Amino acid sequence: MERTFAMIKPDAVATGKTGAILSVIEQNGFRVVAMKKHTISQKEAEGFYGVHKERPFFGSLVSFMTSGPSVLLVLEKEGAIKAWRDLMGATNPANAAEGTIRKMFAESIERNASHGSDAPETAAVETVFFFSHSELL
Ligand code: 3AN
Repeated sequence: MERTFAMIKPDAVATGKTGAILSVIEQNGFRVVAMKKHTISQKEAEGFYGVHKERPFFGSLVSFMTSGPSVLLVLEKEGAIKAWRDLMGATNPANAAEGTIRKMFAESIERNASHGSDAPETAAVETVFFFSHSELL
């Protein structure tokens, strides 16, 4: 079994889509290992998205990600990292396939409803960024 780190981002939480997205997650065979609603701080957002700090959209991304609560998740399934990225769909919802979370729930490339780790190394780092050992048992 593999685990991945996922987020329901502030746009989707603010517009009342948390339950619908969790339902899609469970219907697709993921087990919710850990979950919490949390408003990401400026420091957390800058650290979490540190790889993007030179990108032109960095400031806007940080302000969006700190604009309200997100739902933080650890999901488990065989091949969870790729399976969750496939279920989210393309970063830009305009390019996302039918049936994907971003196609169904995202507003724009920035306000794109969800996040998922892109590799085992990032899943490990992102998970411990937000969850303590005892929350992952
Ligand atoms: P993904 O979330 O699909 O892995 P990344 O890692 O390239 O995509 O980007 C991280 C986040 O940065 C995206 N989820 C999105 O919110 C934001 N982002 C990416 N590209 C752009 C862009 N061109 N303009 C604005 N925001 C962007």
